[in-house]
Amino acid sequence: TQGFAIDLGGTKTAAAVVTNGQVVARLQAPTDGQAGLAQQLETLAGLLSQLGFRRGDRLGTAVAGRISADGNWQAVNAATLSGIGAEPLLAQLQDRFGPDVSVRNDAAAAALAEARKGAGAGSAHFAYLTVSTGVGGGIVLNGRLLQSANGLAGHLGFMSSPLGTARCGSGRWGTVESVASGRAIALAAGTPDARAAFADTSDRARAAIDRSAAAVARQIADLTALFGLDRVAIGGGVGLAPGYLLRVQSHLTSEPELFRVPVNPASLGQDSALIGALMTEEDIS
Ligand code: ADP
Ligand code: BMX
Repeated sequence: TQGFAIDLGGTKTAAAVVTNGQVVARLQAPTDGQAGLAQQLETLAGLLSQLGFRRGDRLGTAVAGRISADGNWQAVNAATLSGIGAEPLLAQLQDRFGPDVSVRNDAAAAALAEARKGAGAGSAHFAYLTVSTGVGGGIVLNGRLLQSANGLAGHLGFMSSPLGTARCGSGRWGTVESVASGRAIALAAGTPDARAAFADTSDRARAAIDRSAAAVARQIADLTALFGLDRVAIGGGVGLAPGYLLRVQSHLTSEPELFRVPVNPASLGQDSALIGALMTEEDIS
């Protein structure tokens, strides 16, 4: 089976051809964080046509922000996608690309893919965390993705962190996202982005990355208490950056053994949200 997939994150928008659950062609463009729905759709259409998409082809779409049960799209962190208020994403996609279109949150899509055929395969109580522009997540319990009608369930970045000191673009204070995200690392490190912080050997940059890893480790222990997790996978540009996972694992060793759940890298890497965008709930069990 073949389909097309989109992964629209806070920094980059990827499009792919997915054949039998594998990415066989992939294109990427920077995400315009200020763009409204119409402009985002233009970017998607451009990428898809370069990949050979034709109206009516199967299209799975994964986006940062929450997707409510009626297919509406809204940023939770308004600083990341400031042009996305409450947009009829599903309806507009169907209008433009045909009836065989689905939408879900990017981290939820990645969680589904990792649970089914990645780092979470065989796990009964699994959490996926992306540390990228923001911090996103997905909880998969006995093969089922935890979901809510308002699309907020699994938004782990908006839980409080004991390390939090700042306001988040969601309006909440001291969120995990405000401490641990790529954006937060760059702000604390004084670098243009998180990638530059990883390339910077200054104490300030190291401290910013370590604080992010410490916040993620604390959150993983919290989630383990809540869901009885047996496994966690970490993805995203920061989550998969060299040395980051080791920092998280190292911070987790200061937790009591009961809370030290195994934490692995997302094994589908950059492709997890693209692959999960095309999965159905039934694919997983
Ligand atoms: P998106 O958030 O759009 O899904 P990414 O998963 O690539 O995109 O996450 C973007 C964040 O990850 C940015 O903060 C970026 O600086 C950071 N990043 C991307 N690649 C790397 C890398 N190789 N090393 C460190 N940080 C990275
Ligand atoms: C934020 C939130 C989530 C998203 C997560 C990871 C917005 C715009 N985004 O917590 O919906 O899943 O970031 O997204 O509210 P990414 O941009 O880091 O890939």
